[in-house]
Amino acid sequence: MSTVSLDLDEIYALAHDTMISNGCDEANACALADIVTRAERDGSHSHGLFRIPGYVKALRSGKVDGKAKPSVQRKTAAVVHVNGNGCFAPIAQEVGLPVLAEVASELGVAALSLTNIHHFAALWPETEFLADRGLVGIACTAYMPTVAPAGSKEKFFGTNPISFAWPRPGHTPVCYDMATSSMALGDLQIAARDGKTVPLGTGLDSDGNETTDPAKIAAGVLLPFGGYKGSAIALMVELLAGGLTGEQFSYEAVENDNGDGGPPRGGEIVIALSPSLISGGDWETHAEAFMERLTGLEGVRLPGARRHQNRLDTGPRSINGALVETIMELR
Ligand code: NDP
Ligand code: PYC
Repeated sequence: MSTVSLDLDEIYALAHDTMISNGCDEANACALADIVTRAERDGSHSHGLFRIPGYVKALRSGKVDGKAKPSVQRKTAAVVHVNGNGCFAPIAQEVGLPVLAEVASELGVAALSLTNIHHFAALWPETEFLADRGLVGIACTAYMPTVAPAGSKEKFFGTNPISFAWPRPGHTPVCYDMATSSMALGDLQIAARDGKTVPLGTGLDSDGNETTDPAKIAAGVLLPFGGYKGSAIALMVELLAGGLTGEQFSYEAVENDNGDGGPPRGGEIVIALSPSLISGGDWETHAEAFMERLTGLEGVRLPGARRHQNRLDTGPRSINGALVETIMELR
C-alpha cells in the first residue's frame, strides 16, 4: 500500500478545497475540513479523508446542501434544537454545541437534538467540546441498516455510534467513542481495501455464514459488539437519535435515501451534564482518585488516550496514496 505524507495544513486544504469546488460555501467547507483534519490528527483514519468521496457524492447528487444555514431554537429551558436544513453535521454542531454548553452550565442538565443533518464523522468532537468546558457529554447518532440485531441474520440497526466524555481539568478528558457494531463500517471497508482479514465474529457473509473476509461482510451484515448486550445499546441509539429527536430510524433512512453512497439524513442527540452543579461537591478530586486507581491496574489505559497521544504529534500524517489521488480528482 503506497502512502503520501501530508501535514495537517495540507490535509485541511485538501478537504476544504474539495468541498468548495463541489458547491460548499466557506462556512460549510471550513466546518467539514476542520472535522476531517482533527480525525486525521488523532489517527481516526476511517472518519477523516476517507469520508471525502462520500461527502462529494452527497453534494453532487443534491442530497446535501453545501450552503445550508442551520437554525437553533431553545425549545424549553433545557432542550435545544438545531435544524440542520440539510447540512453535513459539523456546521450544525458548531451552531448548537455552544448553546448546549451554556444551558447545561446554568441548569445542570441539557439536551441538544439535531435534525435534518447528514452525519458521517466521529462523535468524540461533540463530547470533547463539552468536557473541555467542564461538562459530561454523551452523544449518539444512527446510520443505515448494516448490523443484524442479536438473534437475526438480517441487517436492521446502523453501526450506531455512542460517545461519552468526562471532564478532567488539567488533563485531556476520558472519552470513548465507539460503533455498537463489532467494527465500524469504515474500518471494515479499509480492511477490505487493504486486503486484510478481520476476526471471526465480526460479521456474516450474504449467506449468513461467519467469515473473516471484510468484503464478504460488507456485502452481508456486521454483528453487534458483545452479542445481545451490544444489540440492546444499538437499539437505545436508534431510539435516542431517531425516536427522541423525531428523525429517521436506520430503516427509514435507507428507504428515503437516494443511494448515492453519501451519508443519509438523520438525527443526533447530545446530552450535557454539569458535575459541579449535580454533585455539588469536590467531584474533581473524587473522580481523579478513581482514575488513579483504575490506571494503576496493570494493562489498563483510559479510552481516548491513544488519540490524545497522537494529537501531540504535529508532524505530517501518512495517508493512503490512492485515496489522495481520488480526492485530487474530485476537486
Ligand atoms: P474503536 O473500537 O477503535 O474504539 C472504541 C473506543 O474504545 C475508543 O474510544 C478507544 O479509545 C477505546 N479503546 C480502544 N482500545 C482500548 C483499550 N485497550 N483500552 C481502553 N480503551 C480502548 O472504535 P470504533 O471502531 O467502534 O469506532 C470508530 C469511529 O467510528 C468512532 O469515532 C465512531 O464515532 C465512528 N462511527 C461513526 C458513525 C456515524 O454514523 N457517524 C457510525 C459508526 C462509527 P482510543 O481512540 O483512545 O483508542
Ligand atoms: O464507520 O460505521 C461507520 C460509519 C457509518 C457512518 C459513518 N461512519
